[in-house]
Amino acid sequence: MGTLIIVTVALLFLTAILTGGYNQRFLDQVKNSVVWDYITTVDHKKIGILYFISGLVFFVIGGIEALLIRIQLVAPGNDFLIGDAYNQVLTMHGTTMIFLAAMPLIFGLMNVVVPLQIGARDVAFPFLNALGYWLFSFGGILLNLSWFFGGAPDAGWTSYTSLALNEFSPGPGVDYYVLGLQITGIGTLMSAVNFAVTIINMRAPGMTFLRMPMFTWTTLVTSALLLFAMPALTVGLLLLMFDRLFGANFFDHAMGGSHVIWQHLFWIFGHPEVYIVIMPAFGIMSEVISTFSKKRLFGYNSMVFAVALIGFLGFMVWVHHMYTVGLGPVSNSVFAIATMTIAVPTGIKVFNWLFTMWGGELDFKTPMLFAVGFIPTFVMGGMTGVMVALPPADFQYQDTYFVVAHFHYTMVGGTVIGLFAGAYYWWPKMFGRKLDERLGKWHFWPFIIGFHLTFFPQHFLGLFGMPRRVFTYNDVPILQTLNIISTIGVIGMTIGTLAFMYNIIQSFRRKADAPADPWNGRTLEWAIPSPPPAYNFKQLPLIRAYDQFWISKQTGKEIEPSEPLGEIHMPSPTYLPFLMSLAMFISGFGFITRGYEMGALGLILFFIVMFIRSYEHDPGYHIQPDELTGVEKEAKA
Ligand code: HEM
Ligand SMILES: [Cu+2]
Repeated sequence: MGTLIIVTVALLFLTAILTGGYNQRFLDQVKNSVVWDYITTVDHKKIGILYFISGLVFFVIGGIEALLIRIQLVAPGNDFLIGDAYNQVLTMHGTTMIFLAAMPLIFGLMNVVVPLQIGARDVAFPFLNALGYWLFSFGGILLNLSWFFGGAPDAGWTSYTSLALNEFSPGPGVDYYVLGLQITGIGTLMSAVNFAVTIINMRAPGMTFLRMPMFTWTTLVTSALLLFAMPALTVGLLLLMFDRLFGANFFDHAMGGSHVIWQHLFWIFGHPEVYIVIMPAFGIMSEVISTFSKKRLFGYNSMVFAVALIGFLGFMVWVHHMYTVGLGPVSNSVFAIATMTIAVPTGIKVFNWLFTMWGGELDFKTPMLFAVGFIPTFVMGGMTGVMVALPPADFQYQDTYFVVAHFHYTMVGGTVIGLFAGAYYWWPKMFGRKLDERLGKWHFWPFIIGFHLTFFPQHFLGLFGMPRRVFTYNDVPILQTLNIISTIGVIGMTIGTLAFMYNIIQSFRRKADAPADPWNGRTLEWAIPSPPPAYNFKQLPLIRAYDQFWISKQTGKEIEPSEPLGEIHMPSPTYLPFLMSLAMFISGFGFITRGYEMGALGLILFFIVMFIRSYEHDPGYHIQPDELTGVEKEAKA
């Protein structure tokens, strides 16, 4: 009851503020504040910044959770973090890092960069894009509220049933997992729809598919993967919600359900998910390596083919997570062959990056350092991927530290290191400031050395039989030694991450004086100011070739405009996405705390606002041609 009153009061206060039932001066201050600007923005560049900052915050939270795990595992029999507390930290680490850190960091870069790379003034669905961000954000906050209200989920990031059912997980933790991820997931699906339609419909004249930059290609394939993979998780979470909140038995074996179905639903989503978080990093690699080698990307067409093939095959391998479930040798073999086949297009990418560097003028700025660190590290993760894909061998590796090492080589060694390269590369475009090169090296070296120190020994921990998801292990010297090395490694990653944070803070202390093209880039985003104006391009460009901007620089000919200078229409800022997501948050919290009225009230509010929006016509605002010329002069300077 209490919570219901609090929420009603909060809603009334919010309505008072929004309808101006408060003093005007205060209202003007709120409306002119940066916070209000970001709460109401539908600008893809600002939404990208929101995603990136949220992702960084959750990366730090997930990193602290990893640190706690490694402190506990430094010695056998340690009692620093044990039992269910360990399970909670472990579960939240994995869930946070994948859903709340890796994905929003990726969406951040996609939001800022992709519309610029295709020569577009905006995304296809600005409102939906904003709603996608706020649903993601409120879902992540709801999940982390579990630490303060009843305990965090503790059934692993995979939340296998029947462990995740009420019988074995009676606390509210798994409910936070179910509803938090459901809300975040709906937001993610909206973003995927927005990106897919933006790339297909909003390309500048002449920007054919085979003239699109690789980061845009990986964004398109990633969006397609999300469109087909997320629904499996959405359905799984819905069924699990019914089992936990409404006494259904979808996953209860004893009641005619099946707990194996949860595993299928989870991994039909879960395996494409790992490609969803690695593909954009592949795209970043192609951009960074060709720019800092001053060479056209080697084998562009085969790169596009490889990305599409990896995406396609990514849906045919999920059972490799379930070899030991007992589906039989035939299905295990089919999924094993499909899994190993993915190594081929992945190999094409690696060799094309190496051939792009071959004979190039290599410039080891920080983005390129991370790119060079990425290749061998990710290849090691890929190699162990082929090893765990072999069913007989996987009967040994399954649920051991060998698997933990494997997926950290791909997700930290691949995704995170790739994202670091992208952050240093596009930071000037996002914020008009460059990150410091010296601090960049203080980020790169401790992080990459620390990374290999942490996770390489874990392969051997697994081969020596150490299972994953345990808070202690046998007092055997080799296990002790390897765990100590692994924990020492985390210190290196922590130093690197702190240097990165310090670099970010320092960059905001400096003047925003980054030039439009700080790296002598090849793609369109470098043809406009840093950061770009709200409308991106004064006149949409006409594209005649791949790497058009590079060619125009080599030939000294400006990129031709595809339209005359004219009035530009932009969508209006709105607080409705924020309000709709707040309503969903309230609904989720209601259902978790068994306040079903509050749950229903939140949903009703969500749909009311949605209907208001669908009947509302957004007049938007117009930018007159003469307002544009000022900015152009600056870009040329
Ligand atoms: C940054 C440094 C990181 C460290 C030191 C670290 C360390 C660990 C350790 C030791 C475990 C295994 C715990 C156990 O099985 O008992 C673990 C699990 C996991 N980690 Fe990380 N990790 C890091 C980053 C990441 C990142 C960036 C991701 C994903 C993008 C990630 C995803 C996962 C997942 C999914 C699990 C499995 C959780 C589960 O078993 O339910 N980790 N991590
Ligand atoms: Cu997989």
